[in-house]
Amino acid sequence: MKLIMAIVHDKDAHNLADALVANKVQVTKLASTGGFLREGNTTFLIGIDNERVPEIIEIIRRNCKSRTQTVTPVYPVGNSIETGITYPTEIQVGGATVFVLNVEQFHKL
Ligand code: 2BA
Repeated sequence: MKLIMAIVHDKDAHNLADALVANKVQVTKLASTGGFLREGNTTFLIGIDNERVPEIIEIIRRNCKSRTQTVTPVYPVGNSIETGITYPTEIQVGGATVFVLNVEQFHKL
Protein backbone atom coordinates (compact mmCIF):
# COMPACT_ATOMS: atom_id res chain seq x y z
CA MET A 1 0.00 0.00 0.00
CA LYS A 2 1.07 3.60 -0.66
CA LEU A 3 0.15 6.94 0.83
CA ILE A 4 -0.14 9.66 -1.79
CA MET A 5 0.15 13.21 -0.49
CA ALA A 6 -0.86 15.74 -3.12
CA ILE A 7 -0.67 19.50 -2.57
CA VAL A 8 -2.96 21.31 -5.00
CA HIS A 9 -4.32 24.78 -5.64
CA ASP A 10 -7.54 25.52 -3.75
CA LYS A 11 -9.25 26.22 -7.09
CA ASP A 12 -8.60 22.63 -8.24
CA ALA A 13 -9.48 20.94 -4.95
CA HIS A 14 -13.22 20.60 -5.52
CA ASN A 15 -12.96 19.00 -8.97
CA LEU A 16 -10.15 16.72 -7.86
CA ALA A 17 -12.13 15.50 -4.84
CA ASP A 18 -15.14 14.80 -7.09
CA ALA A 19 -13.01 12.88 -9.58
CA LEU A 20 -11.36 10.78 -6.87
CA VAL A 21 -14.65 9.89 -5.20
CA ALA A 22 -16.23 9.09 -8.60
CA ASN A 23 -13.37 6.62 -9.13
CA LYS A 24 -14.01 5.02 -5.74
CA VAL A 25 -10.86 6.40 -4.16
CA GLN A 26 -10.90 7.09 -0.42
CA VAL A 27 -9.46 10.49 0.34
CA THR A 28 -8.92 12.99 3.16
CA LYS A 29 -8.61 16.71 2.40
CA LEU A 30 -6.58 18.97 4.66
CA ALA A 31 -6.49 22.75 4.57
CA SER A 32 -2.83 23.71 4.22
CA THR A 33 -0.70 26.78 3.61
CA GLY A 34 2.24 27.16 1.24
CA GLY A 35 5.39 28.23 3.02
CA PHE A 36 6.48 30.52 0.20
CA LEU A 37 3.28 32.34 -0.85
CA ARG A 38 1.66 31.97 2.60
CA GLU A 39 -1.60 31.28 0.78
CA GLY A 40 -4.08 28.52 1.35
CA ASN A 41 -3.75 25.33 -0.66
CA THR A 42 -5.25 21.87 -0.20
CA THR A 43 -3.43 18.67 0.73
CA PHE A 44 -5.01 15.35 -0.22
CA LEU A 45 -4.13 12.17 1.68
CA ILE A 46 -4.90 9.04 -0.32
CA GLY A 47 -4.23 5.51 0.94
CA ILE A 48 -4.22 3.24 -2.10
CA ASP A 49 -3.08 -0.17 -3.38
CA ASN A 50 0.27 -0.08 -5.18
CA GLU A 51 -1.19 -0.98 -8.57
CA ARG A 52 -3.58 2.01 -8.54
CA VAL A 53 -0.88 4.64 -8.02
CA PRO A 54 -0.46 5.47 -11.77
CA GLU A 55 -4.24 5.84 -12.14
CA ILE A 56 -4.37 8.26 -9.19
CA ILE A 57 -1.45 10.30 -10.55
CA GLU A 58 -3.30 10.57 -13.86
CA ILE A 59 -6.52 11.73 -12.15
CA ILE A 60 -4.51 14.40 -10.29
CA ARG A 61 -2.78 15.45 -13.52
CA ARG A 62 -6.11 15.83 -15.36
CA ASN A 63 -7.68 17.95 -12.62
CA CYS A 64 -4.84 20.27 -11.56
CA LYS A 65 -3.77 23.21 -13.69
CA SER A 66 -0.52 25.11 -13.62
CA ARG A 67 -1.00 28.84 -12.92
CA THR A 68 1.17 31.90 -13.16
CA GLN A 69 1.14 34.20 -10.16
CA THR A 70 2.86 37.50 -9.52
CA VAL A 71 4.61 37.77 -6.17
CA THR A 72 5.00 41.26 -4.80
CA PRO A 73 7.44 41.68 -1.92
CA VAL A 74 5.94 42.63 1.42
CA TYR A 75 9.11 44.36 2.55
CA PRO A 76 10.81 47.30 0.84
CA VAL A 77 13.40 46.58 -1.84
CA GLY A 78 16.58 45.19 -0.33
CA ASN A 79 14.89 44.03 2.86
CA SER A 80 12.73 41.11 1.76
CA ILE A 81 13.47 38.70 4.59
CA GLU A 82 10.49 36.41 4.12
CA THR A 83 10.69 35.49 0.43
CA GLY A 84 14.09 36.64 -0.73
CA ILE A 85 12.24 38.39 -3.57
CA THR A 86 12.80 42.14 -3.76
CA TYR A 87 10.69 43.05 -6.83
CA PRO A 88 7.44 41.78 -8.41
CA THR A 89 8.18 38.38 -9.93
CA GLU A 90 6.14 35.88 -11.91
CA ILE A 91 6.16 32.34 -10.58
CA GLN A 92 4.57 29.10 -11.77
CA VAL A 93 2.34 27.38 -9.21
CA GLY A 94 1.23 23.77 -9.60
CA GLY A 95 -0.49 21.76 -11.19
CA ALA A 96 0.21 19.55 -8.14
CA THR A 97 3.08 18.57 -5.87
CA VAL A 98 2.79 14.84 -5.26
CA PHE A 99 4.64 12.59 -2.80
CA VAL A 100 4.21 8.80 -2.88
CA LEU A 101 5.19 7.09 0.39
CA ASN A 102 5.38 3.44 1.38
CA VAL A 103 2.86 2.47 4.07
CA GLU A 104 4.27 0.13 6.69
CA GLN A 105 0.94 -0.70 8.32
CA PHE A 106 -2.69 0.21 7.70
CA HIS A 107 -5.37 -0.33 10.33
CA LYS A 108 -9.02 0.63 10.54
CA LEU A 109 -9.87 0.11 14.21
P1 2BA B 1 4.28 27.61 -1.76
O1 2BA B 1 5.36 27.24 -0.83
O2 2BA B 1 3.41 28.76 -1.38
O3 2BA B 1 4.95 27.88 -3.20
C1 2BA B 1 4.20 28.39 -4.27
C2 2BA B 1 5.07 28.47 -5.52
O4 2BA B 1 6.12 29.42 -5.30
C3 2BA B 1 5.77 27.16 -5.89
O5 2BA B 1 4.90 26.40 -6.70
C4 2BA B 1 7.02 27.65 -6.62
O6 2BA B 1 6.72 27.93 -7.98
C5 2BA B 1 7.32 28.97 -5.95
N1 2BA B 1 8.35 28.86 -4.93
C6 2BA B 1 8.31 28.13 -3.78
N2 2BA B 1 9.42 28.33 -3.05
C7 2BA B 1 10.18 29.21 -3.73
C8 2BA B 1 11.45 29.83 -3.52
N3 2BA B 1 12.16 29.58 -2.39
N4 2BA B 1 11.92 30.70 -4.46
C9 2BA B 1 11.21 30.99 -5.57
N5 2BA B 1 10.00 30.43 -5.85
C10 2BA B 1 9.49 29.56 -4.95
P2 2BA B 1 4.90 24.82 -6.57
O7 2BA B 1 6.31 24.30 -6.65
O8 2BA B 1 3.93 24.31 -7.57
O9 2BA B 1 4.40 24.49 -5.10
C11 2BA B 1 3.05 24.66 -4.71
C12 2BA B 1 2.90 24.35 -3.23
O10 2BA B 1 3.23 22.97 -3.03
C13 2BA B 1 3.84 25.12 -2.34
O11 2BA B 1 3.28 26.38 -2.01
C14 2BA B 1 3.95 24.21 -1.12
O12 2BA B 1 2.79 24.34 -0.30
C15 2BA B 1 3.90 22.82 -1.76
N6 2BA B 1 5.25 22.28 -2.02
C16 2BA B 1 5.96 22.39 -3.16
N7 2BA B 1 7.11 21.72 -3.08
C17 2BA B 1 7.15 21.18 -1.84
C18 2BA B 1 8.10 20.37 -1.13
N8 2BA B 1 9.27 19.99 -1.67
N9 2BA B 1 7.80 20.00 0.15
C19 2BA B 1 6.63 20.38 0.72
N10 2BA B 1 5.68 21.14 0.10
C20 2BA B 1 5.95 21.53 -1.15
